[in-house]
Amino acid sequence: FGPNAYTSLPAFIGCMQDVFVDWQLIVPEEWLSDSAVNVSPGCSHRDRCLDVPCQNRGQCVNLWQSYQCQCPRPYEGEDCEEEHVTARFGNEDSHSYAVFAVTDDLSHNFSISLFLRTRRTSGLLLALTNSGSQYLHMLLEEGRVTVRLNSSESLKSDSAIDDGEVHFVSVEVDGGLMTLYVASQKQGDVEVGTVSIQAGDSVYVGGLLEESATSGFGGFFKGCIQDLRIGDRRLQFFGLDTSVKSYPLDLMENVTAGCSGDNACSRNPCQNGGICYSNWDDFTCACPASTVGRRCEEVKWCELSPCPRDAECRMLNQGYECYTNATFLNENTVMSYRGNGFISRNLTNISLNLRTRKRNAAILHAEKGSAFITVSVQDGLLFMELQIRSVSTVSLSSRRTVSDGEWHNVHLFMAAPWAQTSRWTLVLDEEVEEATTSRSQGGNLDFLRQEVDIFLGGLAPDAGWSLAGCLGTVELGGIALPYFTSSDVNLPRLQEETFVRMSLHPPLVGCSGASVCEPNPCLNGGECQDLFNTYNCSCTEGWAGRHCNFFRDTCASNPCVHGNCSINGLTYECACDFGYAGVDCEEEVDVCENHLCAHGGTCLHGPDRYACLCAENYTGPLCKRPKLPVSVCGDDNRNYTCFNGGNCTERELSCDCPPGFIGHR
Ligand SMILES: *[C@@H]1O[C@H](CO)[C@@H](O)[C@H](O)[C@H]1NC(C)=O
Ligand SMILES: *[C@@H]1O[C@H](CO)[C@@H](O)[C@H](O)[C@H]1NC(C)=O
Ligand SMILES: *[C@@H]1O[C@H](CO)[C@@H](O)[C@H](O)[C@H]1NC(C)=O
Ligand SMILES: *[C@@H]1O[C@H](CO)[C@@H](O)[C@H](O)[C@H]1NC(C)=O
Ligand SMILES: *[C@@H]1O[C@H](CO)[C@@H](O)[C@H](O)[C@H]1NC(C)=O
Ligand SMILES: *[C@@H]1O[C@H](CO)[C@@H](O)[C@H](O)[C@H]1NC(C)=O
Ligand SMILES: *[C@@H]1O[C@H](CO)[C@@H](O)[C@H](O)[C@H]1NC(C)=O
Ligand SMILES: *[C@@H]1O[C@H](CO)[C@@H](O)[C@H](O)[C@H]1NC(C)=O
Ligand SMILES: *[C@@H]1O[C@H](CO)[C@@H](O)[C@H](O)[C@H]1NC(C)=O
Ligand SMILES: *[C@@H]1O[C@H](CO)[C@@H](O)[C@H](O)[C@H]1NC(C)=O
Ligand SMILES: CC(=O)N[C@H]1CO[C@H](CO)[C@@H](O)[C@@H]1O
Repeated sequence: FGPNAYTSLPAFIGCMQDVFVDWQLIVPEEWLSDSAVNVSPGCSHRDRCLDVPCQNRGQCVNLWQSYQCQCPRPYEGEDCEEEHVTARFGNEDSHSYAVFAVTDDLSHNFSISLFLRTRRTSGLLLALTNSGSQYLHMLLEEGRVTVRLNSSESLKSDSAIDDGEVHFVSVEVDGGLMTLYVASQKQGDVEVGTVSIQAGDSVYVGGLLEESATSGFGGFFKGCIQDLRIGDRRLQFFGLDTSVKSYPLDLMENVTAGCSGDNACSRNPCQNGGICYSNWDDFTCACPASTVGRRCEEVKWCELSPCPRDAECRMLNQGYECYTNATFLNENTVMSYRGNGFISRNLTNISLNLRTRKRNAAILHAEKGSAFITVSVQDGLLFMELQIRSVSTVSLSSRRTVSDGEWHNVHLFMAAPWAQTSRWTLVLDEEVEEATTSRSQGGNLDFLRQEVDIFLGGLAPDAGWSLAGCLGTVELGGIALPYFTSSDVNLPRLQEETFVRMSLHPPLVGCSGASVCEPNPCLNGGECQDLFNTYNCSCTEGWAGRHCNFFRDTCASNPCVHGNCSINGLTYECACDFGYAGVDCEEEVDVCENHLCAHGGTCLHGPDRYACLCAENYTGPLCKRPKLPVSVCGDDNRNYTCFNGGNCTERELSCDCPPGFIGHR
């Protein structure tokens, strides 16, 4: 074809043979003449794609004499060898943005697409503006990509993409429908009116010029953007390639090439000696033993053994506390406490564990002006008396005794802890059904928060009525009255609200009265129970008495009715008289009922046993033996008899005995 005709059509690539025009063969002869351009004889063809020329997963298309690479984004170039340079926004939290100028009209149908990587949940990705307004925004909200058109129609991705991975995001406006994709997954669509991007509009990427304007869209973007396109126009931040259609960059601030993350470890965010590892705009802490949390901020205090030996460490909201039991003997062991001045909670309950044999003693006491609280044992019962505003006195007492030397759990609390005043309730040993409730109402114990001495184990030193017994760690409103001071523990106590031990003498840690079980007073394998200054022996069976020193005579009550009794271990055994049976020989039995007389022998009742009357030809006590024949020899005058099968010898008048028998006959 002539060079001017059909110039809009691409030229033919391939082979032709036997082309006739008006029955005249014109190919190949004519075309191979001088007028032919780029035509050669034969039909040689080598598939250039076999050389795998396309890099970066580019698809090769065989063009007969040449090839073409279809490059996956973000790659471009003849052999897909060029990658769009990634733009880093918000490095080290700087404010960054770039502005591109739109140089042609893209009416009605267009798309905006980019690769995105971030760990931020919010920020402005892109804004399209014309002289009058910002008409399209792409932003991050709660980690999800959101597109808003004229602040009216909007689309949001289903899932968050703020995971630090690279995501491909695109918005397509086509035929009045706006659709959002993440990777190739459709996230939703919305009908929109006419949108037209026109020459002269601007594209803001990463933020607007003003911080105040940007903050309305979640602030400046932090992360990376690569291969941003509007339609097929590239918006290139770096390495401007003029061979592809692109919009020019007008302005760029604080945008850097590449996508290296912040050094999140530079301000070591890990606490308590955790080791920081940087992880693209993020960090992880390798926490030392006994600490947990993203920043190793939670210390497992108790694993660091901060408490003295024999004390139990318990974790609190802040820090830990050491719990133990303590022994109170007399007025010298009374302990005193004060609040540290930072107690702000309402003190509405008291918890304690108690063990005593004293029937009258003070356990806890404090007073301020006319207000006082006393928890005590009175006549063996647990008793509480509380007066707050000299108006009414709350008193409460347990139904059961607590002075039995056993441990008892006591819980006293306001029935309505949120109220100014309410009844108080006492629960002993967690038996809620047996709880007692005060008749009158009382307030809370907030007067104990500070500047009041709280005594444990007595009314006050030298005031009498002291406790002899043990107390576990007492809690007021959930705050311990600790037996240990800060110098007794290995690590600082971090809790804000504390009671501080004021008394200088150390507590008697543990619960020990006199060592009543050492040496063991219980005899014959009995086990000694320490009941605080007294004991109880649990005897092994058969033994009785305070010290297990009496043997229980099991035959003393003559249990065998018709028989003789004998002690057998822990019980007795009866040897029954003839004619009786049963454990206690109480059953009369017919001795002939199950007799053993054999061969039809008859059972005869005797006084102390039965006898067998044997049938003919049988003998023995049980008629088991057959009677053997008798032989006689001699004459009427002189004869001899042999029994049991013995043979009589005529001559000597004697017997030849069969085996098993001896004797003359
Ligand atoms: C670039 O970032 C720095 C640090 O955040 C900031 O002080 C500066 O104002 C930013 N430049 C512009 C033009 O916003
Ligand atoms: C936009 O796309 C739709 C559907 O793909 C098509 O019907 C319409 O003609 C296009 N509009 C323009 C202006 O190209
Ligand atoms: C957005 O607003 C501009 C100006 O307010 C208007 O010209 C345009 O038609 C609107 N576009 C849409 C899609 O509503
Ligand atoms: C206190 O005594 C009780 C009862 O013997 C015991 O269960 C508890 O473990 C003791 N507490 C401490 C901290 O030793
Ligand atoms: C503390 O008690 C007072 C009444 O004595 C009440 O008004 C207040 O709400 C309570 N505070 C808390 C935290 O329960
Ligand atoms: C005691 O009071 C404190 C503070 O009001 C509360 O946190 C705790 O749960 C109460 N304890 C019990 C056992 O009711
Ligand atoms: C003493 O031990 C006996 C059993 O040996 C028991 O029945 C009794 O209840 C115990 N007494 C106390 C106070 O534990
Ligand atoms: C019972 O004891 C008496 C006297 O020791 C004895 O003679 C008798 O045989 C015994 N009875 C039995 C059944 O063992
Ligand atoms: C055995 O001798 C006595 C007299 O000595 C006699 O009366 C008896 O009949 C004799 N018996 C036999 C079986 O001969
Ligand atoms: C007695 O004599 C009989 C017959 O001769 C014989 O079978 C038997 O063995 C003898 N018995 C003895 C004990 O010699
Ligand atoms: C009842 C019975 O069997 N009697 C026999 C005892 O033995 C003699 C001699 O062997 C027999 O003649 C009986 O018949």
